[in-house]
Formats: sequence, C-alpha cells, structure tokens
Amino acid sequence: MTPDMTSNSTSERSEAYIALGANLGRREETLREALRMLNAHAEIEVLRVSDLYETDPVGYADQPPFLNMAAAVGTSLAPHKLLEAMQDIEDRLGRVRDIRFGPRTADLDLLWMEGLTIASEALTLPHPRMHERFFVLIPLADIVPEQEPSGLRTLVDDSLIELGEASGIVRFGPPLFP
Ligand code: PH2
Ligand code: MG
Ligand code: MG
Repeated sequence: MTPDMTSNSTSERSEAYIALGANLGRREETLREALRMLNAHAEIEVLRVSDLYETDPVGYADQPPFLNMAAAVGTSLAPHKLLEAMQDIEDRLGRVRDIRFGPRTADLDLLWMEGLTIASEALTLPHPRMHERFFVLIPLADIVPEQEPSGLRTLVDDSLIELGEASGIVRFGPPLFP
C-alpha cells in the first residue's frame, strides 16, 4: 500500500455528516451544485441527503432566510482534508467570507465523523454548536440511522428533546440528490 498523506491513516472509508446552508442567490441551485461537487470528488461519495428546510437566521437576525439540509458522505479523506475539499467547494460557489454568522452563498460545515474528537485551529469535531440548532438537528434526524455506531442518533434525539418544540424551521422540499 502506498502511503498517502491526504487519506486517513488506515485508508479505510469513514462516514461523515455535513450541514449545508445558503441564504443568498439561488439557494436551491447552490445546494444542488454543492452536493454534485461533493460527489464529483474522487474521494467523497454522497450517501444520504435530508429533506430541504427553510429556516429563520440564527445568531445574526438581519439577513434573509436560509435553506438548510444535511448530508452523509463516505470518504477516504482525513478530516482536515475533507474540510479543505468542502471549503474549496464553498469558494467555487462564490462564497465571500465576511460577517461571522452573516449571509452566505454556500456554507458547508463538518459536523461529525464517527465520533472523532478534534480541537485544532481549523476544525472542531464534533461541531461545537450542532446540538443547539434546529437547522442542523432536524435535517440530521432525517439521515442518521437508528443504529449509527458512534452515537450520533442518541446525540440528535437527546438534543431535540432538550430543545423542546421546534421553531423557525419549515420543511421546504424533498432531498435534492441524486
Ligand atoms: N448559519 C450560520 C448562522 N446562522 N441560521 C440558519 N437558520 N441557518 C444557517 O445555516 C446559519 C444560521 C453560520 O454558518
Ligand atoms: Mg455554518
Ligand atoms: Mg461554515
């Protein structure tokens, strides 16, 4: 086996969960294109995609509503390499990085990778705010299997119970992929 620093140490495929959001331009087209670009990457396969949800902006209220969704991907990339691939897709979709929590053409956030914990400058896993956001948890609940082996289903279910009645989120449409 050839050593390859872009892959994870075992070269095995792992499963990762990604949150996607858009609140500028043609939101649905942008998200569809983001999924297509993820799946077009040689080391990423889109496995499952949630419904599409329209959500009130959280954190910085004076901006348009978001479309949000979640995807499960299979990947042989190490976490930081997957994150780089996601950021490259954001850039290609015309993302301009300015206001924190502000409007964005395309936002791809890495949420969870088989329960791995990482705290680096570039990446925190699990995503530190995932458990407090309906716009992340409700799409995730669509695609995390009951028997997910690293405990993500329990995290999602417990967080949703903790948060109580959902608000600021409505189902917008069926999965965009394939
Ligand atoms: N993303 C943010 C900040 N606020 N609000 C909603 N509803 N959806 C998002 O995706 C979102 C947000 C930062 O990335
Ligand atoms: Mg985000
Ligand atoms: Mg982001």
